[in-house]
Amino acid sequence: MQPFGQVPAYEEDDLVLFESGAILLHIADRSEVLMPSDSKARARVTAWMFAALNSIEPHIQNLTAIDLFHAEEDWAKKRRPAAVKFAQTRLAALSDWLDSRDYLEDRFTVADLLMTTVLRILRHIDLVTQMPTLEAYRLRCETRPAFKKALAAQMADFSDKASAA
Ligand SMILES: N[C@@H](CCC(=O)N[C@@H](CS)C(=O)NCC(=O)O)C(=O)O
Repeated sequence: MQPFGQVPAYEEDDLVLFESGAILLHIADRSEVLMPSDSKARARVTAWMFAALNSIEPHIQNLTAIDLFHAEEDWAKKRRPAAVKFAQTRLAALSDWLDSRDYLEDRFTVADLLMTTVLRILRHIDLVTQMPTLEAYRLRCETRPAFKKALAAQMADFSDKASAA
């Protein structure tokens, strides 16, 4: 279902999809709540989805891989300060953008769902929590009842499997 053997993969009738961004776009296209129907607004939301996946996530992943998988290695200790600085620079720019707005565009959209999920990758350190605007944004998105419900459902799969093992 997923050419690289990864999750997520999505199946709906005879459609099989991979890549979280593509899956979200497909789902969001059915809901004005997640994706505005106006073509310019849709383009802006899509741009923010790409920004979450291409401009923010790689730097966050880079740092997270150092911390979670290579922390004791010499090269990782040398590389970490620059990785932190780069991630901080990107997060600071995102924080500046959010200074005058509650969401990435003029209201909540699927791009906020994706950006929040990317920011959550950094929950092992305080990079996001140290930026008040960004932290407030993360909490605003994470405390949405729908977000909590979806996360709980996802985690339930893991805990069910763990208790069955
Ligand atoms: N670009 C892909 C990345 C998917 C990805 O990195 N999945 C991870 C979990 S979040 C995975 O399956 N890792 C296990 C592996 O690569 O074998 C997407 O957004 O769907």
